Amino acid sequence: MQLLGSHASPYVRKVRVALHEKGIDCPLVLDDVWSPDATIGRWNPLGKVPCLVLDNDECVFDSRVIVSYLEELRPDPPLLPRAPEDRRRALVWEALADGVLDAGVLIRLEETQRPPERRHAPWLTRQRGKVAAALDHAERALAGRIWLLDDRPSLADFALGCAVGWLAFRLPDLLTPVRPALAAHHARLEERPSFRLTRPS
Ligand SMILES: N[C@@H](CCC(=O)N[C@@H](CS)C(=O)NCC(=O)O)C(=O)O
Repeated sequence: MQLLGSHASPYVRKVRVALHEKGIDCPLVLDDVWSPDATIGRWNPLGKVPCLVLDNDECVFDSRVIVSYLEELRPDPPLLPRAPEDRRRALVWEALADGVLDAGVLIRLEETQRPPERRHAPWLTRQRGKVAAALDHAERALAGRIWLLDDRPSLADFALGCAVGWLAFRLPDLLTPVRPALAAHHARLEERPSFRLTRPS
């Protein structure tokens, strides 16, 4: 089994964090999806990473499907709470974190791929609003708490951490004003080997 991806992609990072937290050894094979030489199209018709290539050459994408597969493959240590209601809550947090990234990627593409005169300001404002609202929501949820759902970190925390880490890397202005509970949560995650070893670059 091998993971196609990059060091910069936050969706790839989420999968790498999950692999690390579960102690699954899986090499990262670098593929630059924006390069004409990218090989990803052979594996994922959507041309997106992460893509997990299994030993029988079957492919698993996208990041949520991969993480869910890893949870089935190696249930311990769990990334998701066992109780159905908490499990559902964790998956909603993952969707929120991925949604922050989806909006962030749209902002970044608009800002890096379009000349300034062709950028659509209302669109950028709309996407920035989503990011800010989601981060405010996380800040409220984390007030007075260590982790989002339990007394140990779950996929909810890891997904949120990958989103915040990517914003710090690519769009740091979106993290101001500082949200203290979210910042402390992120600092706690960054102490974990799974986060330390997967910092975006
Ligand atoms: N929903 C997907 C998003 C994956 C994604 O957008 N990956 C980016 C890298 S950060 C990509 O491969 N983009 C290439 C493209 O859109 O053509 C997931 O969670 O895996």
